[in-house]
Amino acid sequence: MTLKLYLHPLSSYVQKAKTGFYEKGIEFEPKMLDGSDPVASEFAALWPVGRFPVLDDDGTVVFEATSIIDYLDARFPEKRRLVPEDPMMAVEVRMWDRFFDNYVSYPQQRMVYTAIGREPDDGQDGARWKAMFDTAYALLDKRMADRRWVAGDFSLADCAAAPALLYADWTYPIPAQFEALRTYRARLLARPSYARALDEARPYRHMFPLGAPADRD
Ligand SMILES: N[C@@H](CCC(=O)N[C@@H](CS)C(=O)NCC(=O)O)C(=O)O
Repeated sequence: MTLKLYLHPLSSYVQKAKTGFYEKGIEFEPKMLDGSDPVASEFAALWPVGRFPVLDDDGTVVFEATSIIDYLDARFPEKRRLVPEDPMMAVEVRMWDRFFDNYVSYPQQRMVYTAIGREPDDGQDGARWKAMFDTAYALLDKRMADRRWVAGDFSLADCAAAPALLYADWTYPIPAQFEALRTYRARLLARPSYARALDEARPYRHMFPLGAPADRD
């Protein structure tokens, strides 16, 4: 097998990329990043930025979860695409992919990094990040009122949405009034591709710095 994916199962961006692999039924060799060698040193040499997931396809290195899914579309044209061929539809999918990364996963990651002391505490209990969540939740609830997936058929954008909404809700619960958004989140968690990535993270849940719920998800 030539496709090696550097990962940790708890990582939201890893779960996003894995969802792409599982949707398409493409196998990969997991390279577990748990701090131990030789994988840790191998990864540091491959991608000094140190963020994962990173794909190594026999020497072709692909970083960023979005780009990994884009790469799978290009490399395996016989599989179902996760970014549609239609250019206008592709714009919509990419736009919503960016939305989940920038306006849901971003504040979520800031709150985790603050909790583990990697980023400074704002002294206001993350008010800035919570305000971002409030805006994103309200907007997404409207968007999902009459949709099954966020942009056409299940796509790259839904691969981004699944882990983003999993962790966002653990970090700053989606209010009950946002029924359409909560239903969408449940639908994402039940999608077999994402459910598999989520199951693979189960043994590591206790490591989630803000505390994972014991009774759901
Ligand atoms: N923009 C990157 C973000 C990747 C990212 O932030 N990964 C986190 C795990 S979810 C990570 O590598 N954290 C380790 C670190 O920052 O040292 C992507 O879309 O793949």
